[in-house]
Amino acid sequence: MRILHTSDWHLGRIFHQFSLIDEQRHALLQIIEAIEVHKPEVVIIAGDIYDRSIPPASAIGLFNEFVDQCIGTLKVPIIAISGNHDGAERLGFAANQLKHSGLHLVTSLDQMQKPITLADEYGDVDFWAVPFHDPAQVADFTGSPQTDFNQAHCSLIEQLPINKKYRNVMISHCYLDGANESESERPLTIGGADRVDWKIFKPFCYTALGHLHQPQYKGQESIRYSGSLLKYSFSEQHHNKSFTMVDIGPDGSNKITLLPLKQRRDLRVIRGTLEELVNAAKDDVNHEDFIQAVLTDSQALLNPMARLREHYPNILELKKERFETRTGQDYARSSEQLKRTDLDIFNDFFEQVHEQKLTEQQTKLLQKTLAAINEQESSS
Ligand SMILES: [Mn+2]
Repeated sequence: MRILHTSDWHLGRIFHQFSLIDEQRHALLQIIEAIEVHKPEVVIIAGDIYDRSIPPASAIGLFNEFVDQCIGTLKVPIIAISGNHDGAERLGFAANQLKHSGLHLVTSLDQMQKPITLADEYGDVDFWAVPFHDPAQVADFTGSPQTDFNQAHCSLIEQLPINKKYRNVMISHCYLDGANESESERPLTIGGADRVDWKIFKPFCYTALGHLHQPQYKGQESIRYSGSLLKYSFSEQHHNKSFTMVDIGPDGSNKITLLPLKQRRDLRVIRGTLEELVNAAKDDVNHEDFIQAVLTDSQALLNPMARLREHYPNILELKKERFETRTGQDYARSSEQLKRTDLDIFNDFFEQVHEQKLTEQQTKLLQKTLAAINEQESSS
């Protein structure tokens, strides 16, 4: 049984006010080409088909194009589950009817009680598709309280009528404990209660996961995230995006091949002074890429974004490194910080911008100025 496993398409994603729909179409065409070449028996989409619960018309149109090509033209069925970005009820529209034409949309816990069974020359393969769910939904469904995602996921899987005579494939949208995250995944909950133990997937001959955007496996090679369709944050600049081809043998063993996804325009971070970046840009053949520029200049700059945009028309974000250095330290909120005088605070600012302390003369001048302001404020 040959499977193509993909996930986290996020169709309709707007990235820094820029619609990625053309990049997404470019990537989906590569998947269609792979279906033509490799002739899988099923395509799995492990959640986050859309970026939002009410996707833009262009995103629905693009998914429609894919479904027409995959099921209509190439006659390959699709099994898809809802992810945390999808609106499950909307995505599940007409699911009971659509499955007869090969589009299996599993978006509710009721639906997942029955496997989707496909056969190859060695017999049946049962696909168990678990749509994204939170502990409260599972508690409602099972009638017993669920403290966290791990417990909820375990309870769901334990009560499935799995027949071990067949080969069983699991499809789920969840966060495996210890796996690598990126900045573009929306947290499922605050504080780590969203983590699921990979060991609950051990009984399955393959587990097709969605949610984390970096292609990776956890625990064993058959428990795997395909990764997202595109790079959806600058933290993913070094990811190699791909989708996964899995061949399941007669005994349930599997062979895994990663099929790379080429990005139409890459997404990357460049770093240096404005002059350095502008000079380097002249020889940059990939100037149409999506760019985040991190400027290391210490002095004020005139219109840096406009200057960079002359060379990089798709520059999306500009950061000034010198103003970023204290972030993450929760500096402003510390009680130490609250005790600091105006002079201390100005001194910090000056040091951060100029990399040197105020001279004695500057300090005196500043003290005088601050005193004058205070006096003015108290007398007014
Ligand atoms: Mn996602």
